[in-house]
Amino acid sequence: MDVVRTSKRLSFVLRHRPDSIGLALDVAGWADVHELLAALGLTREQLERVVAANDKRRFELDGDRIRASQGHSVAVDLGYAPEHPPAELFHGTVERFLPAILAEGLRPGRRHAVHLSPDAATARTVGARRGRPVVLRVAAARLAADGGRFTRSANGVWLVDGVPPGYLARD
Ligand code: HQG
Repeated sequence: MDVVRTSKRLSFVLRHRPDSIGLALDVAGWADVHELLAALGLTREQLERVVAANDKRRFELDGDRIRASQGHSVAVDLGYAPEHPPAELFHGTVERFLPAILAEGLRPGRRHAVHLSPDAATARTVGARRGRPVVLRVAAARLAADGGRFTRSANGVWLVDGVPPGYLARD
C-alpha cells in the first residue's frame, strides 16, 4: 500500500466525493470505518498507518468512525466552536490570483471556508502547491472584532467564511 496515494484517495472521498465509493457521511462529516475499509479494500491496520503517518493530521479516526478535519466541498457541519483568532493569520496563494483577491477579498471557492495558516511558513507551503508562493497577512483579530466568525480545525487550520480586502496585506 502506498501511504501517500491512499491518503490522497481518503481526502478525495471524505472531503469531496463519498458517493464515488458508495459512502455516506453524516452531518458532521463522519463515515463508517467498516464501510470505508470494505469500499477501499484496506485493512484497519493500513488505515491506522495512513492516519498516523499523515503530515498534516488530515483525518480524525475515532473508533468506528472517521472524517477529514477540514477541506470539504460537500455540505458538512464540522461543529467546531468559534474561537478568537490571533492578531494575524496567513494565507498562501500565487501571484496570478492577487488582482482578484485584492479586489474582492479571499473567497472559499468550492470549499466551505477560506483556509488560513497560523504562520507564514505554513502559508508559503500552501501557496507553493500552485507555483511561486505569495503570502498574505490577514488582520484576523480585527476581522473577528468586526463580526468575522473564526473556527479552528482539529489539525490547526483556521477557517473563516471570507476575508474582505481591507483585512489583507502582502507579507
Ligand atoms: C484562491 C490544503 C481568486 C486561494 C492546504 C487559493 C490548505 C482566490 C485558491 C487547504 C480568491 C483556492 C486549502 C479570489 C481565494 N479570487 N482566487 N477572490 N480567494 N483564492 O485549494 O487555501 O493538503 O480551495 O488563494 O494546505 O489553497 O488538502 O484553498 O489559491 O490547508 O490538506 O483560490 O488545502 O490542505 O484553493 O488550500 P483551495 P487553499 P490539504
